[in-house]
Amino acid sequence: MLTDDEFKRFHEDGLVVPAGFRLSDARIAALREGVEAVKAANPGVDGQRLIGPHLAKKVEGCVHGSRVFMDLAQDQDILDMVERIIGPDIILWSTHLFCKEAGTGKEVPWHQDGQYWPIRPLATCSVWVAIDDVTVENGAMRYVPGSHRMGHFRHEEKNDPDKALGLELGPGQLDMNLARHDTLAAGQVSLHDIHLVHGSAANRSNRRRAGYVMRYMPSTSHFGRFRPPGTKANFPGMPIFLMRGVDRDGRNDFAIGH
Ligand SMILES: O=C(O)CCC(=O)C(=O)O
Repeated sequence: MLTDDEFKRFHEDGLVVPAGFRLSDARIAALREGVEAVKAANPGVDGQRLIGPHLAKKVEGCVHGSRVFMDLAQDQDILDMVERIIGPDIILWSTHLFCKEAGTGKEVPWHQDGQYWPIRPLATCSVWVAIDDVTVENGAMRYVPGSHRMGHFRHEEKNDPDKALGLELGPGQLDMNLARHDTLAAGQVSLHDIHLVHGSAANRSNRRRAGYVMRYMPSTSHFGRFRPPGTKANFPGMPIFLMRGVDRDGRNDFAIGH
């Protein structure tokens, strides 16, 4: 599923769109129904903060989920691509539905994911699934190719109500003119590295942009269950799932939250 060239591109750019992968129309339809079900089951939750829609059981800080999102996280073709990137021992530690509604979906400020996560050593391959067609106009993810190889950038706590994340990259550290858009047709996916600088603009179009992100880490890392500064997520109580292989670190807890 991931060719040698795509594997190379992932390491060079920090993001790749596998050309040979596309979900069927039936699965896209099922995901769209899942989006509606999750929105209906979680009234009042911001559409871009639908955290953990793969969870069957209610967990503090996460939404009431829908089975379709766990089914996709278990998709063997997706796991094969993830395995190529992070190796054969794979933990699903989180998922996130970013439903950027037409006209109102907020900007996701520039950030590196690792700044928010209690994983040591920091390692995750995120798989971003386009549930709708994703264009520049409806707020495609944008990223700075190669930024994942430049170390940690300084982040500032802004908590801007017009933005979907509280922390963001401080100014003057990176030339944002180098950014590219991750435009995708519904059913396509992109894979991105934990250190990639990325974000997305507000959705000013009249078309929704829903994307579902599945976060996989290698079990050679430890899911530490602490809250890094600036985060409110329930990392201490979140259930994690061994999708393939064994727990190489040996300290990952697969009972909490289940
Ligand atoms: O979907 C977006 O706009 C942002 C996604 C993102 O920040 C992520 O997947 O890490």
